[in-house]
Amino acid sequence: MPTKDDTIFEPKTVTKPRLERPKLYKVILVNDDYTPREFVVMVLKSVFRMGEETGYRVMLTAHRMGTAVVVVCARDIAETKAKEAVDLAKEAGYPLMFMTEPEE
Ligand code: TYC
Repeated sequence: MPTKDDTIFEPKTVTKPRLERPKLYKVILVNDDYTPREFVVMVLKSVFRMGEETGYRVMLTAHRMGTAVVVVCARDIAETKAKEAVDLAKEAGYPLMFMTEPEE
């Protein structure tokens, strides 16, 4: 039999451990027939901080395969960077496209 001093404290609520991480998003470069290769590389260098070689390789992958993954990051960063890149292209009069999509 519990006495006065054997009080057992139990938590009122049981909190479920939250193990899910926020989803990551891919920024995808899309090929087109009009944007000059050098312009694509310039955008990859200025918006995504790529070096010349990496920028050229990513541009060539999109040119050959149709698309190329540029970066995987948090959703708001992916969307901001994709918009910045598309805006640069629009200003220059090119149809260059960047898309974002959640990683599987
Ligand atoms: N295909 C373009 C050309 O031949 C170059 C290009 C590459 C454009 C990649 C877009 O995502 C792109 N001028």
